Amino acid sequence: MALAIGYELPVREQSSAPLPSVFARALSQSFVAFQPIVSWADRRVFGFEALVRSRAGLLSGASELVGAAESLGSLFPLGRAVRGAVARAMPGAPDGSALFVNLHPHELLDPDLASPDAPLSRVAHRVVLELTERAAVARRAELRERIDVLRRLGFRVAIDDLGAGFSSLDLLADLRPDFVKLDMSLVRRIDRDDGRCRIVGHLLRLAHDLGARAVAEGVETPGERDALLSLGAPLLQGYLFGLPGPDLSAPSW
Ligand code: G
Ligand code: MN
Repeated sequence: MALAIGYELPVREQSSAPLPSVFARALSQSFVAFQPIVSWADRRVFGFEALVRSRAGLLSGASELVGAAESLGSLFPLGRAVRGAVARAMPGAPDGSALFVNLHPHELLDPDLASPDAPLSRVAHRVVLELTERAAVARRAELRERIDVLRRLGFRVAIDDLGAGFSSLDLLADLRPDFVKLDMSLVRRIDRDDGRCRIVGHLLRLAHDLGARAVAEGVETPGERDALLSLGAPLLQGYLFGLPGPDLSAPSW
């Protein structure tokens, strides 16, 4: 989820240890949690989003880990740890399900990502790489080129957080992703908000017209779920269906 205007940044946990050693510790205790993405119409698990976490007390959440990795220039080791963990978990995933993996744009420069021998590349056809524009490190042409290489390896691509400000419509035009993920700020209270309802309706048609499948994120209530279903949203994710957890198992319907 992206930060909306007016949202207060959480106060960073303080530590007297230098950031590199705090980060190294957090990385060594990192793991991946999985949150189900469901096709509600047929009560089926479509896939899971992999979300990095750490058992270390400091830098335990994804945004803290990624923030520290950004400032230390350590995005490659963090991304490799996540991709390795996802590859190891893949054999336990339900047949045919996809695993969605968040990618920081800078990771597109990591040769390991596009290496056919990397653990995740071997299961690329089961993986959807989620992208935002949070940090524009690569020029657009370069970004497209690198994504084309990944697609040739079999990876599919999603634009994450659409509607949150970080993911713009021109990225949608340029990348022609396989999936778009509608940000939870558009989903929240959609059952009681005509404006959100219309915007999401149009975004679903736009995604469909461009050949992308939409995933609505952050669904928390049956009311939000039912409003999304009546708008024709095929794939849903959120606390209503499952919290991020250690298991790749179906939610109880
Ligand atoms: O930016 P991205 O969409 O990848 O972020 C996913 C984040 O949203 C994760 O940290 C996850 O824990 C959180 N999340 C997942 N489902 C819900 C939900 O239903 N409500 C809220 N508030 N957060 C959620
Ligand atoms: Mn995501």
